[in-house]
Amino acid sequence: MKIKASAVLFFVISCFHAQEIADRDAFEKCIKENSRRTCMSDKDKDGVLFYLDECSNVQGLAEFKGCPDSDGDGIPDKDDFCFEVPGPMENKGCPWTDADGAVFWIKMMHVQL
Ligand SMILES: [Ca+2]
Ligand SMILES: [Ca+2]
Repeated sequence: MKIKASAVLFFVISCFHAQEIADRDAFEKCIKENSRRTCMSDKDKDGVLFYLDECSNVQGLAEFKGCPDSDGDGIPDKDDFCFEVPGPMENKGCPWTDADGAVFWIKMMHVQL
């Protein structure tokens, strides 16, 4: 009887979890390398579950898959070459010009790429 109750409880928990999974592909990819419990956790407590969080060790925003945007320019830090200085998307989040010319160099580098 006790085993049956556990089985029912497991089934209920499984259904509950199944409803929570927003992106099954991402979840299945996650459980290949991590435990189910880890994938369903929110390790960095940013409100984005581990399996959906591309920055699982850093608090971030849901719109950037759990990654932060420190300078608030709309480009997440991981894609932002200048994550402490706001800049346009066309220049990888860097301002076009800078007093010491360093950022301008980054711009030139991208033009060559
Ligand atoms: Ca995160
Ligand atoms: Ca940014």
